Amino acid sequence: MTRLKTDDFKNSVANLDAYDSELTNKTGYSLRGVACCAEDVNEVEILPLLRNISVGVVPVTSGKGVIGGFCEALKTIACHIGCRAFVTQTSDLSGLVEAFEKGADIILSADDDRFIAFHAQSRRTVDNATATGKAYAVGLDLMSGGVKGLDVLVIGCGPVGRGAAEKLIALGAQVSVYDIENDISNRLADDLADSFDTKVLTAIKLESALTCHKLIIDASPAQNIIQTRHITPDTYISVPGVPHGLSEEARLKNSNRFLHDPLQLGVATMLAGALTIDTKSVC
Ligand code: 2YJ
Repeated sequence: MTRLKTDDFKNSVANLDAYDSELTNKTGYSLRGVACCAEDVNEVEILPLLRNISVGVVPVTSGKGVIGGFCEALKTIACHIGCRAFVTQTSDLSGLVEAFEKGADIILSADDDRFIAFHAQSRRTVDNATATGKAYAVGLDLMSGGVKGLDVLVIGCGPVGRGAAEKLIALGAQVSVYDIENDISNRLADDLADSFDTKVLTAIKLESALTCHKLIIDASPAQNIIQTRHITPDTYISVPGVPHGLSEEARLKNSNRFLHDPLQLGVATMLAGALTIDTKSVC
């Protein structure tokens, strides 16, 4: 699992208005809009709820410790989509107590293995990996004009790839999964086929899978696996993985049909997901 570094998110979170313009150009929706689509909630209906809640961000010092600016970045994203948010002055369990004492409705907190949003009133937890996968699947759907009935390749079969594949199937895509470990892709394909009563293909060779897919989710941490030869004018790539897997030339060639950020879509979708208790209606 990739551990984010301050440089991964510092610049893009510092300018969320520019981020929103670019996302809107590509998908037709702002950050909050894509998050609402990912959670199948109506943005107009959820807006008053977002404005009414307070998000407490709690630093975690265990394991590899605090990442400089990480909690502030989460606060900035929460505020950008309309919430009130604060970072606790204390960390770990003391921070959790502080967050509740200061009236937080949702806690955001991450250690080295998990990153969760916890909605106190409903006891609902939303995992960043699942929310991120879902958000990028919806981002691909919006950016490409729809995945229904089309072949989509998911690279990386960890929790983010699983979240993406589940959403793609729900959107009507024909999903193929690839992982550097064949056993892992076979297991995910079998699980998805059982859960959704659908056929999910396993790609054995990445090169041929990339050559025959124009719709791609890259949920792996591998670098430089997607090259210019894999990019056609109809190729759309949505990348929840950090770092992204495109070579610099491939990214430039694909820049208008490429979705990637270090935190934003995942965090916004976690918050929308934590609030969807009473608000389900189609976006
Ligand atoms: O509070 C802090 O600043 C740190 N404890 C944050 C740690 C962030 N955790 C990670 O980057 C892990 N790799 C988990 C991320 C899960 C994303 N799906």
